[in-house]
Amino acid sequence: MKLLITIVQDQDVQQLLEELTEQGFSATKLASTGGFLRVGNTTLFIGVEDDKTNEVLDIIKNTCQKRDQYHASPVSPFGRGGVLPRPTKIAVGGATVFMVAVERFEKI
Ligand code: 2BA
Repeated sequence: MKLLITIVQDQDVQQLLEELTEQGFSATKLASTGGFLRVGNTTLFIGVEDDKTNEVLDIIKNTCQKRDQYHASPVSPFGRGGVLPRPTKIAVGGATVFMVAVERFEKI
């Protein structure tokens, strides 16, 4: 069994959970925050049998979109007074997936 720790944008979560549950997969949803942009995102724990991992990855690929967000760098203390830096465009997503081997899985 594998645990897919999957970080997605909030906008994709509802559809992703619908697709996963429709196909018989279980997931746990946690509210999270990206360390770089400091905006909310969602982390899903998806426990899945080894032979089904590609099926789940395909669902994630087909559901989670790449979107542009804007990141304003902190104002430099050495910058020109009163001039804010131009926000930088950053591509976020589709999804970040960590696939971890599960040593043991029990429902008690
Ligand atoms: P954030 O950390 O808020 O990152 C949002 C986006 O900012 C990233 O999109 C990436 O395009 C950019 N970014 C992140 N760190 C950067 C850096 N040091 N310099 C320049 N640009 C940077 P994604 O790669 O799609 O990541 C989306 C979210 O997935 C991240 O939100 C974070 O919550 C998570 N994530 C991504 N890689 C991770 C990792 N190696 N470990 C833990 N979480 C990760």
